[in-house]
Amino acid sequence: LVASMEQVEETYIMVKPDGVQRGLVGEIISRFEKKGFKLIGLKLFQCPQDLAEEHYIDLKAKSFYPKLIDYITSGPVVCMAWEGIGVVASARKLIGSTNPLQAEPGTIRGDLAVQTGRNVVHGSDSPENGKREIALWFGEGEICEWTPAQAPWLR
Ligand code: RTP
Repeated sequence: LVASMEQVEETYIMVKPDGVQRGLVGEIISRFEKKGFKLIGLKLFQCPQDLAEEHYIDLKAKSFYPKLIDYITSGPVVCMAWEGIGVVASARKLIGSTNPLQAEPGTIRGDLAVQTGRNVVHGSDSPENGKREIALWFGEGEICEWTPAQAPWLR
């Protein structure tokens, strides 16, 4: 009943350069897969400066902004689009607090990271931003709408 009141949404999840360098790509994808969300977009990508600036436009006035842009463009990222009921807020819960030292154990940041400036993963903070960010990071034809095969062995 609760689930039926929730909306099917899309969110943009990104393994940041530190997550790629540390070999955490599979682990991070796995958390969203196991939760039961549907992967609709996936690529390894070297982010150019202008895209990083556009993605973090809301943080432009922050003192850490230049360092943040350097970090995000420092090596390849893994871009993902995930679809599901309530996926935006749920993904943020799976990711954990921005500061990994405050993130709960069991969350991605709580289990795998230490520094705010190296917090391994990004997740959209609203359904509107989910749509905006997916459109920003993926080109036409890179999002794959698909229907999962029925799995009779699960019924
Ligand atoms: P995200 O969008 O990556 O999930 O992060 P968030 O909403 O939890 O945090 P936000 O405030 O939007 O910050 C975006 C990213 O900027 C870096 N950051 N560095 N004080 C700092 O040095 C600082 N604060 C934020 C982090 O990489 C954060 O995820």
